[in-house]
Amino acid sequence: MALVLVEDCCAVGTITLNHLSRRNALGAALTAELVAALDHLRTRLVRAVVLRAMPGVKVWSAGHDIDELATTPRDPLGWSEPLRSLVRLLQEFPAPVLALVEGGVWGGACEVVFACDIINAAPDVEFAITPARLGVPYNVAGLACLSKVLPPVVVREMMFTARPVGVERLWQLGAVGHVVPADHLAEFTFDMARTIAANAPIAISAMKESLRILNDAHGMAQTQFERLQELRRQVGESDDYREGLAAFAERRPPVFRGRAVPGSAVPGGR
Ligand code: YXS
Repeated sequence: MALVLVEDCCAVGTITLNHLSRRNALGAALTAELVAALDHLRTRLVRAVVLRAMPGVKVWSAGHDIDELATTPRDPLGWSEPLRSLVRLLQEFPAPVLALVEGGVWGGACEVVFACDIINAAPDVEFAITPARLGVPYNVAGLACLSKVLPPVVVREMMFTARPVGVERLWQLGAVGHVVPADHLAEFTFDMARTIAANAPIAISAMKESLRILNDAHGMAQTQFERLQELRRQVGESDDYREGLAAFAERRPPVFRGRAVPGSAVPGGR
């Protein structure tokens, strides 16, 4: 069974997440099919892409496949991880990608949605970023991606509480373009996609890439980069990370003891 459906018509591509039994968790297999779908649509010279789940879902995507998070000291969200590659591909795709969102968006799937150029969502949509609930060392690019679309105080609240935030609040903050009744959402989104497809594709592609480069343009001292990497290494090697994964697998609430590696400088580490 295809985990992802892909089609195109009149220069508009549609990619549909189709792994309902696993709540469209972004495992390596599903992510690979998403990448293949984008590569296919690139060859079809589409001028806009709509990224959606099946109509009427309660969960757009459950985020990274927790069962595939590394249990070794390897970085669970490093540069070459499939989800990281997918986010970059969405940001670098030559045509605008429009996220059509129904249902809950969890964890790394929030970043996938926010990596899209335009976000249209149904009123019941909630976004929950949950590394704190799993003890996951969220990656720097992911934090930067979220910090570009949300005010720092909201990013911190979402990261620290791991609680879902309703789409109306994110719309008021400008992180979501439109909140549209579910029965009109697809028509609204595809109408927007067709409008984009009727405009000048080379100009749009250049503007998309220019905006990405401008948004990414900020310097960082090497020592700052190394500090960021060290912080993530310490989280990834902590007992909390292993406890978060074990709790999910055992379907029980996690018990985080804040026990970092010996000699670490992680606040609260005992
Ligand atoms: O028990 P079976 O085999 O039927 O499988 C169940 C779930 O185990 C599975 N599933 C997942 N498997 C791997 N990774 C996931 N993220 C995941 N989510 C779900 O799908 C089957 C149906 O799930 P179930 O029965 O719980 O469905 P539900 O409708 O009652 O609840 C839907 C959710 C999404 C509320 C619930 O499945 C859930 O809370 N899932 C975990 C959401 C989450 O914490 N995602 C963050 C993943 S980690 C991540 O994205 C980043 C690394 S980070 O943490 O940094 O953001």
